[in-house]
Amino acid sequence: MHLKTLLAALLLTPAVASASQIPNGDFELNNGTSYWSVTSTTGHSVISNMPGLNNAAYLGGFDNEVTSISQTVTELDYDMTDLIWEHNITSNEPCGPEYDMAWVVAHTPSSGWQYTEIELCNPGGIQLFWTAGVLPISGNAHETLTILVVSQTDVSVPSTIVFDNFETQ
Ligand SMILES: [Ca+2]
Ligand SMILES: [Ca+2]
Repeated sequence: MHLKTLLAALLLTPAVASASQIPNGDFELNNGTSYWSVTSTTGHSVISNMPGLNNAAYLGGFDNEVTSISQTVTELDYDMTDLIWEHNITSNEPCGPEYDMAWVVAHTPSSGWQYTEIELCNPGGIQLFWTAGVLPISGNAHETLTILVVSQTDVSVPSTIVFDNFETQ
């Protein structure tokens, strides 16, 4: 990832979210890595932890890269209807061919597996802005919520998607 891209995304990270029942959903606890499991096929650092800046999870950013972050919330404190988050895509791929992709996947006993698909592409301009994401998935208090976020890039023109502020509503 280019440093300029990294810094721009970090500086534009939205304000820290309110309390959530997803521990470290904003990646600010203990340098951002607590509670999350992270994988990267190129072995790059996924969760940023630059002192004084807002942490986030950087998926993609290299060719032929599969990045994942996952977390299991063992017991929800209260009922939920949606998993929500914010993301920021940096890409020079054209939209439509689905060269680079990301998925947000979640499971509760009430809803089973649910997912949403995000194409990593540039519809005609620079995309250094944050977008609200939502995955409808209901869960009841005391149930287990599993969250899995995955990106996959193809052989050229690496896209990046930055995630922050995972919460339930
Ligand atoms: Ca954050
Ligand atoms: Ca690509």
